[in-house]
Amino acid sequence: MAKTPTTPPAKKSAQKSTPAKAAARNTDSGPARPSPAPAGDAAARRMEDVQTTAAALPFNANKAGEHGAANGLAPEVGQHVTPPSRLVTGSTLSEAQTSTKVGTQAAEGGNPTVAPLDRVRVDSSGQPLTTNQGVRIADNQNSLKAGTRGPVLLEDFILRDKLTHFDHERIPERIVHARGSAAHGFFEAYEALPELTTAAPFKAAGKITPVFVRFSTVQGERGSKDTARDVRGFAVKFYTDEGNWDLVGNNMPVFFIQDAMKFPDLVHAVKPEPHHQMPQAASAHDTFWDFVSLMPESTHMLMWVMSDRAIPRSYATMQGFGVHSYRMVNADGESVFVKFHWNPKFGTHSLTWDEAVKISGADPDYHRRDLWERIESGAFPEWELGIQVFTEDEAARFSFDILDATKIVPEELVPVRPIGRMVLNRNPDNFFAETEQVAFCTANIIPGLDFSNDPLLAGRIHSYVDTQITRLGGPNFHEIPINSPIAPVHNNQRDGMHRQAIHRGRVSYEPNSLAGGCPFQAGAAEQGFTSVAARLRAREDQAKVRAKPELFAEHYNQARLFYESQSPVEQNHIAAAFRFELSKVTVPAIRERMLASLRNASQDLAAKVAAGLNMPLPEPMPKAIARAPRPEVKVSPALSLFARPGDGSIAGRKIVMLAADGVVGESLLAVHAALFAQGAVPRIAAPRIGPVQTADGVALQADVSLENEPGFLFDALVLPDGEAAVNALLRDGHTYEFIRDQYRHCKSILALGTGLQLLQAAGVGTATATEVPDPGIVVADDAATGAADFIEAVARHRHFQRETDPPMV
Ligand code: HDE
Repeated sequence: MAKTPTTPPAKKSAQKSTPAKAAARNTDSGPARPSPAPAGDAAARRMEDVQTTAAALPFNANKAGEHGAANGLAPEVGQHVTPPSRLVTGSTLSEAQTSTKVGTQAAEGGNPTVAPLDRVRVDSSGQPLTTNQGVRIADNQNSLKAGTRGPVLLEDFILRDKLTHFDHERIPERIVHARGSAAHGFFEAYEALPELTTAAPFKAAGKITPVFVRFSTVQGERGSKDTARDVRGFAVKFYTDEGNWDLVGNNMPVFFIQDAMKFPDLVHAVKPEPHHQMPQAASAHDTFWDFVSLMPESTHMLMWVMSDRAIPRSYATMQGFGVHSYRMVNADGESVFVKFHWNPKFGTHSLTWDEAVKISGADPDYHRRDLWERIESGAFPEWELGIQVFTEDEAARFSFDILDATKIVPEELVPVRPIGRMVLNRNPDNFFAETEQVAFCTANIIPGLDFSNDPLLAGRIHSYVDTQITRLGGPNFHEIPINSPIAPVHNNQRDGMHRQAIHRGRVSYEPNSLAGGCPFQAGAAEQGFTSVAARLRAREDQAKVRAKPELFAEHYNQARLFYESQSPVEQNHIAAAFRFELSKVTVPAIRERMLASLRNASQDLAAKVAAGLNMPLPEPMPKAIARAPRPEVKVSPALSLFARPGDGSIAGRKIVMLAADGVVGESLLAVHAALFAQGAVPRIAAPRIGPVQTADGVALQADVSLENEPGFLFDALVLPDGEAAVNALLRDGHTYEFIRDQYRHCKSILALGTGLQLLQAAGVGTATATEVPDPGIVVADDAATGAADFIEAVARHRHFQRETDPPMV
């Protein structure tokens, strides 16, 4: 039986004892029985107190309970006692000496490596330059030479301090998700969830848990473009008061493969081809399509990746998903399965492909800049966390296997329950120290949560820790400030590269009696993590196997569900993306194989892609399952991007307003003010930056030029009033590109007064191809009416009514 903390019996009154004093001055051997310590002799006192502490733990009271299945359900608290003095657990009696370097003693039970990040933030205001040893540098311009024209001397430790550090400034980039951006924020629980889980963030309504969130692309290298067609990583580190919980998800709820065994193959296939290292950050090449066309389980994920989800407008306008089934566990040890969903407050919005391609040239940092600017301007990205909850028995009845990461649980089958919100409200101070060094890991979970047996998840639980050991240079990456938890850390792990914590005392093992049994195992009673003793459903004859469950062989039901749940516009974009990617493939047999597979998901899609590639439809690919189960849900409206338009605001939208000398300044500034008041970010663009001469004498400054910020970087366009300005803009080829790109990408355009001539000159009408008035084109003489209609148009994000394939403009 485990002991609760006790205090060893009080010592007998100290007597004068020279033998006790002498014995205590040796670090080996000792008397048969310690004599009572004389007063004021710390060494003797320590000897006596150590003996008292160790004697209070005469045998390992936990040992018997370690055996049998009951321990798996409720392990005991480790036995421990409180020593009579702190001398027992100290490393050295000399800790009584203090200095400005060593400080005083360790705070009792403390570990300052988990204190707020202020402990390592550096501010150099008012400070002179120094070397890494703190030596002030008198001259940071010149190396030390023998005379002004003489050789540089090896003794120049200042130069070598600087160059040596510089030479090692890079670390290996992540093998996948190398390109990313991150921010700090918080998670706030809507309500306590005691019936479902004891997990710390959900313990009380309004409870706040700090988070650090990193978004990323998967394929590209660290310096690659943000707007590649790709899955986006959506990794959330919750710094809970019971330890770090990392929910390492993506912006798509499924994955390409079902078993971790295939991950290196997938990544090798999608990364630039090994012989010539091309293409960068793109799946449109032979090896990717060769692999996925031989892996029909990836078809569902391919639908998502070929959809506009793969080219988000902003990190703030994409959903996030935990992907795997996880478990929530309540105080009675009862568990249910959960799927995690992040739904953006600003709605789900994407780019168009032509736009994404152009942006990648003009601003490869498009998403990074957007995240940074939203936070700096106070338009904080926000998501609602939702869960789908289902029991083991319900899961057993679904037409798909919930351990298969290529399957969703349709929201129409199990609704999403909102349980909290997450707000990102603080940019990092330093990209490298925080965004680059953050180490996410699916193994980081906390009491109240647990894994499912998803075979992909199992591989991840291993892989993330393993990768950090190389990337961050050893096993102590958890002590890097951005990775350290806010919860206390106490264990017997020691040493390794770059150790930060200085552990006090000589005990680094458990069980021990010399430190009173501390740190002791928490047991179930003290919120120790216990795994759900899930029933293993394997039959006896299956034993240890390398095999998949039968239902994993069903590959097309949900690929079809996704495609059929999209609006016609989205379906066209999916077909166009397949057409584009497969047209880049150089081996016709791969195209044919992919089309054969697509026929099993959707005849309509396969036919559109085949027509786009100018090739006949091949025979459908043979299926891996003889009789596919009937899906519960045939259409899921929740899967369309248009299902979540957001809060209807235009906050965070970037709007460009063209200007040139002779512009009517008053109307332009009136619209500017109206847009700014709605949280949008308007920018005035003229042929050159700087002052613009207005027709009405209003002071106006262009803060971007037509050359340095092309039009496709903006969510909407305003064309100004003023005859002379219009004529000047008509003489600048950039103007036509601004207007045509805005039009082609289905964005809103406002033409003020004579600005209408610019629209006409660019060949852009105010009606769509079907002659229906185009709601995205607002023509107005009056700035106030124009601004109001324009704001409404911008809030709709895009006006796909005008879209044609191929584009007319
Ligand atoms: Fe990852 N993944 N992954 N992954 N993953 C990494 O960890 C891995 C998978 C995801 O912003 C790596 O620190 C394996 C699914 C994100 O730092 C690595 C398997 C999902 C991030 C790794 C998967 C993800 C990573 C690379 C199959 C969505 C970026 C560097 C068994 C649910 C986190 C690193 C960040 C990063 C391995 C599959 C999401 C190598 C073996 C499925 C968001 O450890």
